[in-house]
Amino acid sequence: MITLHHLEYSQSFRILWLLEELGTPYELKLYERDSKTRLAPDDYKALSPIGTAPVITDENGLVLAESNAVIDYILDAHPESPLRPAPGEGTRADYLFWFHAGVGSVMPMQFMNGILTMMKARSPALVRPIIGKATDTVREMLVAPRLKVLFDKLESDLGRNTWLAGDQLTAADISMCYSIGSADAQGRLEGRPNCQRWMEQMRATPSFQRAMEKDGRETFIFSF
Ligand SMILES: N[C@@H](CCC(=O)N[C@@H](CS)C(=O)NCC(=O)O)C(=O)O
Repeated sequence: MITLHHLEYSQSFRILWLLEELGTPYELKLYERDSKTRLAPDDYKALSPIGTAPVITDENGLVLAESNAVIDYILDAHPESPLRPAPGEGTRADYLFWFHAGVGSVMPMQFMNGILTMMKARSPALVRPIIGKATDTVREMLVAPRLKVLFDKLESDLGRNTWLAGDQLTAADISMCYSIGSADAQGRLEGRPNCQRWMEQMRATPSFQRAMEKDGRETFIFSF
């Protein structure tokens, strides 16, 4: 049986939601972030070579990290699941785009945005105005425009689709939940009613609600 190692306020929430949506048996181990660094604790870091959440393990020696690798691995054992549209299905292109853009484009830009925020906040007071100017320039030049076009496309796609790939929840939605949730927490969904509707749909989904109960926190999003 698969064990999900779930770090609080982290991207491993995706896997918790996926497992609840599939209704498959699994074991859950919860980990708290280090109170000082806010990183994963040492016992979490020891689980996999890259030390990040999510990680799944099993009794046969499986150790797998990277959200979308974990999602695909779990779905390989559930070929009947509608969560992954098959090649040739009309929703396949939208599915592939959002499944990959979430971790390949949206998350890295959001992470960069968070790092720039931290750089400014953690600079010594004396140089903060200078560091802040540099981080604001980089944010405006590189990060904000990329995030804007991605969330503009998201808003447009959700104008023609109920979920990210058609009328049914897919693993693209589950993979993107962390990015859309983070964007919501940062106010980036203001003026984007379709994205807000997606958030409401997600919150109303029974498997999402069960995952939140098991997570046990008010939010699954990390704030920098
Ligand atoms: N691309 C990776 C990113 C994983 C990642 O950065 N996870 C964060 C949680 S949001 C983490 O483990 N942070 C704690 C740490 O780095 O110690 C994935 O999708 O699995």
